[in-house]
Amino acid sequence: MSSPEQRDEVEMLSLMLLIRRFEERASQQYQAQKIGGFCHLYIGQEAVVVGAIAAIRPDDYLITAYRDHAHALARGTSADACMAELFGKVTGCSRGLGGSMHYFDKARHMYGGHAIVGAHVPLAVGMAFASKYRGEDRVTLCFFGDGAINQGSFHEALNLAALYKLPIIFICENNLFAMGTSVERSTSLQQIVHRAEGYDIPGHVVDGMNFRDVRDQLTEIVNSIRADAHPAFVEIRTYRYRGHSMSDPASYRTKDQLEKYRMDDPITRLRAQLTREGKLTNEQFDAMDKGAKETALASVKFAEESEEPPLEDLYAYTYVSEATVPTAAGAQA
Ligand SMILES: Cc1ncc(C[n+]2csc(CCOP(=O)(O)OP(=O)(O)O)c2C)c(N)n1
Repeated sequence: MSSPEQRDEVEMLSLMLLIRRFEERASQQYQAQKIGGFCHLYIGQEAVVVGAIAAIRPDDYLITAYRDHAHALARGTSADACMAELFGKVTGCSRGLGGSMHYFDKARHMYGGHAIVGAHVPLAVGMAFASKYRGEDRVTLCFFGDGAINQGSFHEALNLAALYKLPIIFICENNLFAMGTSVERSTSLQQIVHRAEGYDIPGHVVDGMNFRDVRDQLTEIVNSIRADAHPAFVEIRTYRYRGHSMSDPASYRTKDQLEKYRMDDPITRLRAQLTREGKLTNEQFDAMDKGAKETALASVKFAEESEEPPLEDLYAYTYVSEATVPTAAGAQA
């Protein structure tokens, strides 16, 4: 069942459209060499993070790996700040110093954007520990790919989360591939959800192409965690339409496989559900799509017109500086 404060489905569809149009525009700008470094697109996976966002509160914590544009946009970081970050501009969500893989928005509790596979999973456990220690009822959502589940850090993190009964949901976005390596070739377990059993953590399988399934299952899990803190593991089955990164032609998979998932597109599906139920007209959908395209285009203009970070910031923000360490008095305040 869904929670009473459930976010409006049309609004969520609009968010999925924004994410898709933003990334299509980013892809174009990358090809035009306006964006440097790595760039991993989320196209096809939109229902995962949007479904998850629909199940949580704004003050819950969220952390993810490097395929992170959608997670920031879903959290409410502006398209302008996201595009400017790709362009390496000072107006970006990480001041232009992080790039595609290191989005960050502390005000919206989006704690990255992490490039090292599996490395952020223990950080997520630390975040969940902190909220439990402080007596808060926040839930931490930790997103990662199927490639992360064979990392040592992942196993250490799950063990501690179970031992300390931490309020965290481990969300495996199983898009079937880690770079060009399929799950069958990398992982002894074919049902990833069974990984959770080894740590006595409840596991769930979710259809990542279906916004409603993601939202409803996660809502139930979030409610259970808020009532009595515990970890949960969710394997969300999804698919990325594009290659691993912009430089990957994805020749390791068949056209038939890609086509099968495109036919089950999460945006088309939610649109059809809402239309069938009389909650959305074609005109409303077209207007939303037009708005998403305009926002994405405007974000390119914003990024182009923004300044580069100042040279003196080259080494800033890597370590906590003395100026930003809270004093004992400040810490108590
Ligand atoms: C520790 C580590 N090893 C290797 C890499 C190189 N690498 C970058 S992405 C990636 C694949 C990860 O795939 P997955 O976790 O399934 O996420 P997806 O790309 O599907 O979102 C690898 C091996 C890395 N970043 N970090």
